[in-house]
Amino acid sequence: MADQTPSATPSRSRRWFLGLGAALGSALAACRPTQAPPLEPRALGAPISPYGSRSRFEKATRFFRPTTIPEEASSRTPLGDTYGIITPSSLHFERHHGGVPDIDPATHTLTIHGLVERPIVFTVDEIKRLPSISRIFFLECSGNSASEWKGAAEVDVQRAHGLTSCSEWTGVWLSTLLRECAVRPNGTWILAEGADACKLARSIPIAKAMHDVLIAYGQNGEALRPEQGYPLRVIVPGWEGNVNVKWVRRIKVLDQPAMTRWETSKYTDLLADGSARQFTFDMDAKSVITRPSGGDRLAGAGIYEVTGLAWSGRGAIARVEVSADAGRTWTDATLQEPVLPRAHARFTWSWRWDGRDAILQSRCTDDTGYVQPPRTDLVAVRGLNSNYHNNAIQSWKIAADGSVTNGNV
Ligand SMILES: Nc1nc2c(c(=O)[nH]1)N[C@H]1C(S)=C(S)[C@@H](COP(=O)(O)O)O[C@H]1N2
Ligand SMILES: [Mo]
Repeated sequence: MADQTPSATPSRSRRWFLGLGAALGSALAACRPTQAPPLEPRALGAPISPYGSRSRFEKATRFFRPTTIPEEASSRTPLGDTYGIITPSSLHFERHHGGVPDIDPATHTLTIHGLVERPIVFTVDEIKRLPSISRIFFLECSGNSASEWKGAAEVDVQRAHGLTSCSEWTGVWLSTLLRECAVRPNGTWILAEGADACKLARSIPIAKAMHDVLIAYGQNGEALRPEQGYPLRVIVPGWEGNVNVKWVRRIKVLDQPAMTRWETSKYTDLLADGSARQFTFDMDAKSVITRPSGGDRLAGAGIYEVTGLAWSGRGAIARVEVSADAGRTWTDATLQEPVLPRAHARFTWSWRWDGRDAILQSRCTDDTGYVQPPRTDLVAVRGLNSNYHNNAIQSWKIAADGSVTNGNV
């Protein structure tokens, strides 16, 4: 990883320092250092507690639409209210096709069978005795940003792009388990199946399964949340959310993909000519500005930190550029450390708003050299039949009164 010490750019920071009071207006200028704010009476605070909670002043929640079948639904991460790159587990987006099962880890097992020399039924405790790893990866539903594909233009960043989250996952490499079972030479695919009511099952090529797929039991330092697949889930770094099978109970080694409904009628991308892209596993590089974003209101001309997230299923983010004039000119944003492969990366950009209409956009490049495309380029190759895999450049419109709305047209 790169040097962690803050970079020393005295001339630049000094200029910001001198400009800041004026830029923020009277709020800062009035704040002359005289004495510390008066202390409240010294009443005792709340007592210690067995499990943490957030301040009652914090209101961010997962958004979802009321539906007749809430078990077959999704909720979204409030991206505009998160900091850094880790999504709090309580705000991780959810996508369930058959509700959240209530699984006792003492009785749950993972069976590996099919084209192996030694089929094995693993208990959760047995998996936890094996060498563990922790890695930070994003997880994005391929249906994320679908509203923006045909111009539905959702009102805020959560509704438009909140089907992506990023966690530190802890577990064992799937390769460790597969080696124990000794995959036969003709074992070229695996099928991973969940223990939920819909038994969601997806096929994954054995090369990926042996390379970097995790069987996770930990999320952000504690056990997986039930909504994320407790007690065991498959984490397939950089690949579409759907193949990250939750509540995994069975892995069968096959000599071909199983062609489940989840990879034929669903999660294929119907093209303009009626053919379909199938096994569109990789999530291509994408970025979105999270603040300011739809629903925010800027307090007047001056300096604002523009910030957002960028990620690529094919590697690490190498660069993020930001535009305030609908993509006519671009400036490099700052990437906050750490910038990790297949994880959200946080970018920031200090913007001096002149108080006039503006269109904010971000455009990322990953370390394969791939550049996030404009929506027109995507539609040109994919047509308008499918909503999946929309990684196009996104826009927020800033009006002269400071209001921020969806700028996608
Ligand atoms: N068993 C099972 N696994 C599943 C699903 C499901 O409904 N059942 N949903 C999939 C989809 S479509 C996505 S996008 C991700 C969502 O993971 P999350 O709910 O932890 O965000 O899980 C995938 N794995
Ligand atoms: Mo999904």
